[in-house]
Amino acid sequence: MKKLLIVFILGIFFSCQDKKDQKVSSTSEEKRKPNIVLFYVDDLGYGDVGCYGATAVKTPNIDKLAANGIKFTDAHSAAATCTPSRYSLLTGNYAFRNDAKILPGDAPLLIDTSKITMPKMLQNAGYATAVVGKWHLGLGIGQVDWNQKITPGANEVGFDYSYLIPATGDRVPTIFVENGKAVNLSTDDPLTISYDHIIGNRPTGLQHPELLKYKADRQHSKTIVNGISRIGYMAGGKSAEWVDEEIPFVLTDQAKGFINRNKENPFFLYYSFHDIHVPRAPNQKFQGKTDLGPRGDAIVQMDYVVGEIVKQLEQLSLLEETIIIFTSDNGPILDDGYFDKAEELIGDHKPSGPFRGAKYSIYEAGTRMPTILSWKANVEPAESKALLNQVDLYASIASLVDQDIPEYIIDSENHLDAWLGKTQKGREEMIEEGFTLALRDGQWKYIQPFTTQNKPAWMANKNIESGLMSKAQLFNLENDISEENNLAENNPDLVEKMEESLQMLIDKSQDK
Ligand code: NG6
Ligand code: CA
Repeated sequence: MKKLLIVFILGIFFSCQDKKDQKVSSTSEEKRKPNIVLFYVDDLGYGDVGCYGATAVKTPNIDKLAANGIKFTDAHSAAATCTPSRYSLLTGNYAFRNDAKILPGDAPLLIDTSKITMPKMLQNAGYATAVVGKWHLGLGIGQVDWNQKITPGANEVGFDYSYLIPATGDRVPTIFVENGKAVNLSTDDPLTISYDHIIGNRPTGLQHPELLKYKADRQHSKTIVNGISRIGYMAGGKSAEWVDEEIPFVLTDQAKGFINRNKENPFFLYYSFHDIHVPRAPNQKFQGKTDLGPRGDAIVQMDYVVGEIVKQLEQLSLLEETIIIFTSDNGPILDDGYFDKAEELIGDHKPSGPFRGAKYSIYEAGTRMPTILSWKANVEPAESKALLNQVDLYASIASLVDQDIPEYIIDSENHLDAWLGKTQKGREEMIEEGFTLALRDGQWKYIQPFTTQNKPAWMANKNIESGLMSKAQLFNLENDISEENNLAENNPDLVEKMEESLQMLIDKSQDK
């Protein structure tokens, strides 16, 4: 009997060893806290999903979430690019305060590990937390050695479990990192990367375009992995390379594993898609599902993944008690470096919906995201025009789970009632961030004149409406949703007032 008991205890010990994210026990009070699943899509535009008007691509699973939840029409990512948006989402502060810009694949961790992030706050509230998918917030300190334990990273930022695409699919290293360890990396073939000079003997896109699935611009024409050239050079690490077409399945398996391990206690899953960022290489299962080429097919693939996770929640009888938030990190882009025919095949499809601009843009399409919240047990289906920002999820969720937020979090506002559809009143004022800043005040939008040094050189020859102008811009979104009539010249007083308000928000200090 004693022996049996020892075997049993050892069994439990070892089964918990591989993934250290299981919360051992939970009180009945903790049990009542809803699970939170955040589907965070990459570069998905307002007009890219069915329930927001798309017809050239079908997204039944996302549409179903909207039909059962709140569909927001004025909810924003914190910025028009990835790293800044994700920084704000997790820290509760605007990214410009930390000068957060798009990171290369070898950047050190951007988030201060001594601070309480949203996932840490949720850990304090008794949640098991996981991030699966794109990270793009840097890893390690200084230059990362991918062959050693990679730390600090997502785990030190507050995730019990992490399975990461370190930066983006278009940047080396093209490997997964699980809890700070490169997956399937062999010690016989160490991995190194470089962002400034050629290393290793893999062919590059520039030298060997004949090896490519599709060609790319100069920036994306470095090391070829899986028939796709990338930004940066990579040597070694052959056994750890991912296969782009398999990424959604690999990530979904990891996400499902985490949910399964935590079905008995509250969990927070940050499912951070690689789709529909470039390089778009949807699985064969989805190729040709739309007439839009790989970009459209990647949307269908992403929708399928949403359906898979929802199905699992349903099978585990967790759907009623799970808050599902679906949104994107920045606006849409057709040509972001790879010639995958996204522009040629676009037809009548409008990735930005009715809005002006795109990814990188300070106009609305840069940050106004398709955003849905469903919580079957507690939220009545509705459409909401509340002005909201992803930076607010931190304070809003903290209020839901009865956690205080630290005083160094100065931008996140508690709008829980708006997120849950109890009111249509969200923010009064909000900063929008592109390569310049804008202020939303109700229906008014003021865009700061910009100084050229903030615009990256590579944007010069791209067909992107960044919205950067040397003079002030002012729009009344109530009757000019597509920001066509610049009213700044005729409303100097309002421009001055909004510039002052924006400046006050910018100057708000974190050192309290
Ligand atoms: C840009 C890349 C673009 C994309 C973006 C990051 C060039 C010319 N362009 O620098 O392809 O990778 O960074 O996208 O290198 S994001 O969604 O992660 O912000
Ligand atoms: Ca993005």
